[in-house]
Amino acid sequence: MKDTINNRCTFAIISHPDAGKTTMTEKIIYHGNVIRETGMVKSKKGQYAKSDWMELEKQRGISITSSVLSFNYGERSIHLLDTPGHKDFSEDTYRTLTAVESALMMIDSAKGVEMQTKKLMEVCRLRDTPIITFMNKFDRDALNPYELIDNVESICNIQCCPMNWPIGDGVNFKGIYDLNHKIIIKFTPNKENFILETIPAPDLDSTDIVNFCGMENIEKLKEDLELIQGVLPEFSKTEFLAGKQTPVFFGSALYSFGVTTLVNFIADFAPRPLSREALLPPFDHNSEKISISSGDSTFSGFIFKIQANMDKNHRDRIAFMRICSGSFRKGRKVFNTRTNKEVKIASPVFFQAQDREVVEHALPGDIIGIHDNGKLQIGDTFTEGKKIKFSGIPNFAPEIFRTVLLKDPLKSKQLEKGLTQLSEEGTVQLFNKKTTNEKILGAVGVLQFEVVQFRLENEYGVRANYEGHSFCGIRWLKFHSESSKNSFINNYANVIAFDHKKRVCFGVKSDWDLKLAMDKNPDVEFYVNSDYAN
Ligand SMILES: Nc1nc2c(ncn2[C@@H]2O[C@H](COP(=O)(O)OP(=O)(O)OP(=O)(O)O)[C@@H](O)[C@H]2O)c(=O)[nH]1
Ligand SMILES: [Mg+2]
Repeated sequence: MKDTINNRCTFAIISHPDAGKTTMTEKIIYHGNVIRETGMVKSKKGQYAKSDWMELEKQRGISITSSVLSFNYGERSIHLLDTPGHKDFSEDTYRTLTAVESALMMIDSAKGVEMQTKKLMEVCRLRDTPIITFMNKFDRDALNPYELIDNVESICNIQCCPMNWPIGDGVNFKGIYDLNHKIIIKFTPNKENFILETIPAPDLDSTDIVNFCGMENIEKLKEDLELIQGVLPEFSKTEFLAGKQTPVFFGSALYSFGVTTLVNFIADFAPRPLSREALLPPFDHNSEKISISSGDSTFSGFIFKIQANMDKNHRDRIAFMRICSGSFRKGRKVFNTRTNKEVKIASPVFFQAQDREVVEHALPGDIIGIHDNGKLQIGDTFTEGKKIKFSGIPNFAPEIFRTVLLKDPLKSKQLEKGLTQLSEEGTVQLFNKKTTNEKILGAVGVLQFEVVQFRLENEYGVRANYEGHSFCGIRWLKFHSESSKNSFINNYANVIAFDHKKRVCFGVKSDWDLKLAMDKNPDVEFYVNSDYAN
């Protein structure tokens, strides 16, 4: 990675499932590796890192967890985070969004803005995250481009600025018209062709152009351009960086078409690392907030993701840290503001999916992987000694619960280990019921249970099943005395469960039961969230 903060660019790809995020990620990386100046991770004889590396992702063809891919492109050092679109995995996506400065929104052009894209955009809009839009899959039948633009403007509440315009769609897709340079870039259905043919198009009525595009397409293009030029604004860097205007590109990720233009735009305009909000002690909702500038000379960073078994043979666990200020050198000691302990980070790594390269020196905007033996947690903040905590990294309250049933009783140790490690990734939560010692998993999305079941077998060699559980919610409890704690636990023994940190939790069987318990015990505090946030 190059040695300045300003060239860092950290962005996420977001959208509803299946819009083409992973396809686009892999094309961007491939493109970056083919024409980069210097690369961090060497591409191995035509092989390039796969963003969906987890076994289940490969089998299902969907992304389950975010992955980080880092590469140099021209003057920029880019960290790209491919996120899962499915709502059951959205906790991971929401956390990833805290680690980036901008986002690329992918849209399936046959469908327009879908539900999950709308939700993710709402999160981005709250933070004014700059958004780049890519209307994907133009090699197939698509909605009218004007309709797509209108759809984004009305649903996502952001002004669109088309940077190019499609000519036809599906079998009739001819290419895109570059509005700035007044050229037509020809579409060829070749999946790895980044060297594209262009036709200068100062005059759309010229014979060459009409012959190539067809009269009907040209008439439509002229009509569209007239409409756009009258209604839609010119690109403004200021408006884009303020999150008010989104540049819109058209193309086909599958056919690598429109990728070069997009990556060049990202390299030219995507924001550099910005300042971030942090809390001062005691790190709760009343805490004073301060801003940490990316230009601050002292080091700070936070963990936004933990991933177990990225390399199954080594059973390693990686914590992903976003560096926010200062600089970081391999082997240095940093201070964990949650545990008040210094930790030596011996061999941090940069990622290209599961491929790694040892980091010698990292700067704000960089995302590095740290080997973790179970001591780190999502949300942990690291500094040179200053007590702060970066805010906004969400923690989710589980809503659905399952009892875990072990198929092979001899494997209870492996089960315990697997459940503990997988729950530390923060997508499912593990509880032990007091009276029966049952292992209960809680999650926000039901697909998470399937992922855990698959990974238990694949990564820990444990076959497990589930049974529905009567809890429909969980509350973390705070007591003001040991005696109040003991009497509460006795009185509600059959709904008491302990979380992975052995904190006392109340299993909710109905809203009515919860209300009754709260009314009867006004001295006990009930929290929806494990960080006692509300
Ligand atoms: N025809 C066509 N198919 C595409 C294009 N881009 C992606 N696809 C296909 O769409 C399907 C989904 O693509 P992915 O890249 O896995 O989608 P995703 O957004 O990463 O999906 P999730 O990670 O599950 O949210 C795959 O079958 C791709 O081959 C495109 O430009 N044209
Ligand atoms: Mg994907």
